[in-house]
Amino acid sequence: MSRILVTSALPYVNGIPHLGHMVGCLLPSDVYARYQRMLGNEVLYICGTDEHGTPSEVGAAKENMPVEEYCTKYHNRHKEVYQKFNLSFDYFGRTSTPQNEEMVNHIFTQLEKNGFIEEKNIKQVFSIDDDRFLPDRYITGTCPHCGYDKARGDQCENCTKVLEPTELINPRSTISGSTNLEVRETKHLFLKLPLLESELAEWVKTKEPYWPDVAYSIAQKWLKEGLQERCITRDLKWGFAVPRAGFEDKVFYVWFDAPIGYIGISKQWSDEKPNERDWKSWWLDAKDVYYVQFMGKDNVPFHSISFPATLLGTRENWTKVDYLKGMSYLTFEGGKFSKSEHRGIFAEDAIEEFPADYWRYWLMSNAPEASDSSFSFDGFAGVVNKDLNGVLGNFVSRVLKMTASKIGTEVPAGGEFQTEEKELILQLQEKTNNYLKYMKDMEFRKALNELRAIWVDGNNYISSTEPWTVIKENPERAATILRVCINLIRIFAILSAPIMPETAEKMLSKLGYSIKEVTLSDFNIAKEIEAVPAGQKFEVGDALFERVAPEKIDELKVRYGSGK
Ligand code: B3M
Ligand code: ZN
Repeated sequence: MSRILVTSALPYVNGIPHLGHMVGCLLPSDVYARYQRMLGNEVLYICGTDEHGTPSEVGAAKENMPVEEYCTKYHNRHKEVYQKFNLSFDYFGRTSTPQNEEMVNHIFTQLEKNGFIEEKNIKQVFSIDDDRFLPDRYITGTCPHCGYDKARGDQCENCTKVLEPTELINPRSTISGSTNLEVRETKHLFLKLPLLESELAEWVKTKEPYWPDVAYSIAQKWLKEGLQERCITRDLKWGFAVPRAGFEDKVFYVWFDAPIGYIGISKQWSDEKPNERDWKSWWLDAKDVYYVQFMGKDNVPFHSISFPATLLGTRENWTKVDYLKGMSYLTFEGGKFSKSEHRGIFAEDAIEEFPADYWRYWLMSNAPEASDSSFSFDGFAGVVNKDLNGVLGNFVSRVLKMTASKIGTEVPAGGEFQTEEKELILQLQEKTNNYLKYMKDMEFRKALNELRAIWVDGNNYISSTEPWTVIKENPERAATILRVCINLIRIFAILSAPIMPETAEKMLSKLGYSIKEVTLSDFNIAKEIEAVPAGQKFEVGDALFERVAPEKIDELKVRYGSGK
């Protein structure tokens, strides 16, 4: 058994998650964690809200509440909607906790002791009308590299280049829109990344065969451009205090404490049951841990460069990422999701419209892996109606109804397997091997293609063997076919479980099983296809899925601003 540490990028607490966030890191990490657990591995799956920084301050001011209260309110909203999507975190924590502060202080002190921290005076943008220094992401302007006119002062989301706010052309305050800005001098702390550059490059090199192209090439691009010192403090009130004289009115930069949050949240998890859980065994001198991180591609530089460098600089043996899965973007009908423009379907609304598994299945089969992908209601309905209803749902109800009406609600015995069954076993074994390999490699679209093909094989098998005709002449043969089909339901359920846990549970419970007692380890079709014994009771029960009607689609398009 291996120990697999899985983290999903920590969503900003003030952001309302939409389908793009769901598929950008949360859902793929959940599918992967479930898959690993079903293999029998020990998994620690961590996520939580990223709470510091100006967006929380600004959001709290808008809602006229203390920032702590504001963060708690939105943390709970995130937590609730992720539960509804069945995200199986071992712990969903927060970055603003005492546990995280303890980690941040420890790591900072180590960096300082090892000579990787430097104090410098820098020029920062001060907004006279807002009466405050503007953090980088609260300055908007034109990107000097690609000309994108809504580039933020910290990073251009169009070309992913990291920026200094003073590089922006035509800068303005994002808070008030004011262009009445001036540059003032203020003192800050810097992480001396150039001193860690060669060590980091060596470390990244060891990842080459493992990291997917997006992640590896982004890391390489950064290293090639040469690392700059990174400012790790900010002129803000909301954040962790900086333990150094003269920094009383500053806090740590949110991107300094957020990735450390993975560790802080693990400590929160551990603190809940200190006798059973040990965060340290996952994070410090943990030789047997394989660490997989999931994130949107704009987060890759922070996870492949700044965070590992931060950990290297402590001169302690922290667990660093082994495999970094960077996802591209999901667009909404070809455009951006926008809460303020009422464009796009957000997670809280999505889950009121359809069950979690419909979304989970659509999102994972259309995951933006090699390139961006686009959500459309027509595409979504097509997939639900065709793959889920037409292929999987139809197979399950057809098999169980037919057996119940022609033979009874106990699994029939039948006789020996014939060529058809032997061929089916070979086909399914090959596809299952591919499916499991793609899941292991986190190639989710390919994995879901295989899964769908496995369901299709089941349909083809029942169509070509025609048990409803055969039963008239040869009831024993028909019984064999139906017993195989019932076993296929169990096989399909187990294979689908990481992606559609609720549906898998429904399928299994029709046959008298539960997800908790099945495994993906040593998944051998020849064995699994005999698992449900003759005589076992089953229930026809309800249909697994409902078709999405065209009228419903029209209604959703209007409600969620399609094609505006
Ligand atoms: N909150 C950015 C984002 O949500 C940031 C990720 C932090 S991961 C440590 O896209
Ligand atoms: Zn740009």
